[in-house]
Amino acid sequence: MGAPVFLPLTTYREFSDEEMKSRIQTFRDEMLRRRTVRQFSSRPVAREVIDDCLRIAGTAPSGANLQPWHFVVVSNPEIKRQIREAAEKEEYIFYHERAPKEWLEALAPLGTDEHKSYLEAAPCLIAVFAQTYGLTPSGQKVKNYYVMESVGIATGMLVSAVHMAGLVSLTHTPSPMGFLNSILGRPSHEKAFLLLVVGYPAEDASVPNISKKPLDQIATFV
Ligand code: IYR
Repeated sequence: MGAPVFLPLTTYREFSDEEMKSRIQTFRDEMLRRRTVRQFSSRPVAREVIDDCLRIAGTAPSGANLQPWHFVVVSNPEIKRQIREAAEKEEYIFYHERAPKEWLEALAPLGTDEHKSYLEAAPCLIAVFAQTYGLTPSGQKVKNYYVMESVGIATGMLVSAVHMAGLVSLTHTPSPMGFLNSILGRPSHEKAFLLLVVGYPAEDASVPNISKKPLDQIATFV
């Protein structure tokens, strides 16, 4: 077991009260503009931008810093087609058989159904995988900790990064998502966590008329 190595914290920056308020207000204004979008333009996205979004996601805190995630970026039209076909098959069963009435009622304001044309229309799909355990270069298993929490945080940072880049995204969770392992050739110890659809919005994109809860409904100060 290696002894811990500590370095001075040189990256921290303190801001004046004014600066702090203005910076967080600016960030809040940016984030308030974020909407989940379901109509995408086919306009391609710059590879360097996606790379940087993934680098940002990769800075997320994780259990024991084991970074139990893997991202597969799909731009190949044939692979997108296969993903759409498999997702629509699962979603058909979800909407017609699996989903309880209560769930369908909760989804009604979003207007979703089993048709997922955006999986082919959008230029970029990022499949996020959670590594239930890690593997050393020699193939030994390494236990991971707080995997879902870690991957959830990284995915949140990815969604924010994509938005800050000026792109839109859709957090898509076909259920079950096992088909992503076979189509994308990922090992069975990686569990598909979410499919992030990324691109530019279609010119006529529209979003559901929904809102976020105000602060007093999401936080308590004691
Ligand atoms: N996975 C389905 C259903 C769905 C479920 C939830 I919870 C949503 O917030 C949105 C959709 C689909 O993608 O249509």
